[in-house]
Amino acid sequence: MTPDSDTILVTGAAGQIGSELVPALRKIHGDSRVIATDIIQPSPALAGSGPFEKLDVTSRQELGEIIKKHRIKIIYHLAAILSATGEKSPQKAWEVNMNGLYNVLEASRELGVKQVFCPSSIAVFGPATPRVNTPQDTILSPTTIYGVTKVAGEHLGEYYVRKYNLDVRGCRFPGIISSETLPGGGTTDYAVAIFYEAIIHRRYTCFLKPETRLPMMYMPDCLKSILTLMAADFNRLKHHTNFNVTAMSFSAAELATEIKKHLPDFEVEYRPDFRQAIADSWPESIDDRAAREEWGWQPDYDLARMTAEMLQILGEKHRQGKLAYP
Ligand code: AKB
Repeated sequence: MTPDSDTILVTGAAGQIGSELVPALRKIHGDSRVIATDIIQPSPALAGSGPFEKLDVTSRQELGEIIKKHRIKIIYHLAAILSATGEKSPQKAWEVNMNGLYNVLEASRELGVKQVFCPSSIAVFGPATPRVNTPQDTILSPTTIYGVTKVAGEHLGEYYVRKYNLDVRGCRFPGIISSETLPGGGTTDYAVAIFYEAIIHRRYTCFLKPETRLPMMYMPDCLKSILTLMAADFNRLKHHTNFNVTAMSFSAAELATEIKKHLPDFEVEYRPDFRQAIADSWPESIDDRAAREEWGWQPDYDLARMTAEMLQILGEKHRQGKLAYP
C-alpha cells in the first residue's frame, strides 16, 4: 500500500492510459497527491481535478525540478511514442522512449523516488517469436523502433532493480480499448476507431486485413492490471518490468461481427496500409500465467462484454451530442 505521505507523478497524463489512470489514482490517493504532467495540455476535466505541470520527459532538468518541488515518491511513466508514429520518426521515438525512461530512472535513483511503473508492450516480440500463446520468457527480436525501445526499456528497468534496488515494474500491454480517450499513433488503434465509426457513420475502413488477430484489453482491465501490479508484494515477483498481460484476442473481422450483433447495418471494408506489417510481426495471443501466478492478474472483460459496454457508453455520448471524434 502507498503511505499517505507519498506523492505520485504521472508522465504522459494526457494520453490514452494517463487520462484514465490519473482520475483513478486521484480517487484512491486524493486529488492533490497525484501530479499530472504532459508536454501537451490535458483535457479541462483532468487539469481541473488536481495539479498539472507541463513536462517534456526528454529534459532531465524539468523532470528533476518537478520531482523535487512535489517530493515525488512514485512515478507512472506513460509518456511514449507508439508503434505507427514511431515508424514515421524513429529518431524521435528513440529520444522520447529511451531518453525519457533513462531520465525517469536516473532522477528516481538520485532523488529518492521509491517506485516506478513503465508500460512495455507486445511490440517487444517479433517475427521469430512464437505467435500463438506467446510465452513470458521467449525470443525478443522486434522489427519496429517502438519495439526496440520497449525491449531496451524492460532491460534498463530490470538493471535499476538489480543494481540500485529501485522498484521498477511494468506490463507488456496488448492493444488498449477505451471509451474515454483516443489512442495516438498505435497499430492497434483500429480497435477503438471502429467503435466511433460504427456509431457515427455505420461504416469503417480498416487499415488491417480482416484475419489479423491481436491480443487486446479493455481500459478498466488495463487500470486494474497497473494498480494490482504496483500494489503487489515485491518479494513475490520473479519478473518486474516485463509481465505479459492479456484479456482477449480477436481478428478485425471478429470484432466487426461482434459490433454487428448490436448494429446490424454496420459495414466494414479492409484497406491494409503500412501498419499491416507491424501487426503481422506481433503475437496473436499471449500467455500471461506469470502475471496470474506472481501478482494475481485476472481480467474482467472479454470481447462480448467489452463491445457491449463500448457501444453503450459511446452511443449515449453520441445521443447527447458529446462524442468527440476527429
Ligand atoms: C501500439 O499499437 O503501438 C500500442 C501497443 C500494442 O503497444 N497500442
